[in-house]
Amino acid sequence: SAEDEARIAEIKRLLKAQNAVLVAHYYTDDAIQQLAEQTGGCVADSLEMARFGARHEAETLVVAGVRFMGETAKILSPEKRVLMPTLEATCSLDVGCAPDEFSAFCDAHPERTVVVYANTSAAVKARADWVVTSSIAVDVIEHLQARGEKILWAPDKHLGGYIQQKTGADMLMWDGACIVHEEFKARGVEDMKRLYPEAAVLVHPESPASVVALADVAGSTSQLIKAARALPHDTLVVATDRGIFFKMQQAVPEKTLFEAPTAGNGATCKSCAHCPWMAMNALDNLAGALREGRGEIHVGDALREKALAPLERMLNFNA
Ligand code: CIZ
Ligand code: SF4
Repeated sequence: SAEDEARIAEIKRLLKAQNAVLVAHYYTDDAIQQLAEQTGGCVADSLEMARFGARHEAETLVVAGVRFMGETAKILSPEKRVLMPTLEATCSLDVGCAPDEFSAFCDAHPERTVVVYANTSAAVKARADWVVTSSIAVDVIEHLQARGEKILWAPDKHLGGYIQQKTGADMLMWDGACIVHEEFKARGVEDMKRLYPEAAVLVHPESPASVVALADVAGSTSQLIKAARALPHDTLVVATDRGIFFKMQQAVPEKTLFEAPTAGNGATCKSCAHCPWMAMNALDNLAGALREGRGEIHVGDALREKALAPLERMLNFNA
């Protein structure tokens, strides 16, 4: 619309004027992903967002995603101003892992190496030995297991179960889940396989084990996009937030992509496989953040230092 065009022009102008760069997650709206691409920013998973933001020379990072992504950017780049379109965009994994309870859980198991998913608050990261994203979680746990370490894992039980199954590591699990991926249903995916027997099934491991079991490829968002390219299949059924279709379709313009069903009857539900918090990022609040300096992320020095160590361990890890 004309209104969107005006917003886009305004954002481009403000990014330049403020020496700012837009760092967007795959699950944000197409318009935001496109804008990030057009303005020299990045569209990525949380690991690459963190790397990109830390390396970039801009004075301001505008992080379109959910809260923990903005916090991670600030922890890695304290000298930069980090803005988010809205500070209300959280994550069910973060919400379900309160720092006090988590800390008590860690205290009860002092012999275990604490590994937390990136989808957590700075306070939870501060209590961890390692932070991982889904892109490198399996590699890191494999490495720790080879050193004979026992793991305390939080917060996603589905991702944790998947890693445990892949690595055989001894993992004590926090009971958290992603409300988006948890809704994928094995029965619905089986129906899709019957309808499209030639299709490959791609699944993010935040999904239930019964769905991951049906996958031709299970992996992080960036791994799924790579797989879409590498697989010989022309039809793909994809179980992750539908925001990924923007970049995935760009990667394989000739292929047909289907959303994996979130209902058991094989019907796709257009509004289900989409994170309500990612969806809070819009052109309007993005422009507002830049115009008014709203949505700035602050992390106190003491907390920042504690959360930085396990994050740096992740960024320096080479499988
Ligand atoms: O589900 C999420 O929030 C993901 C996949 C985050 C990430 O690692 O990019
Ligand atoms: Fe959190 Fe799930 Fe949303 Fe990702 S998709 S931000 S894991 S609620």
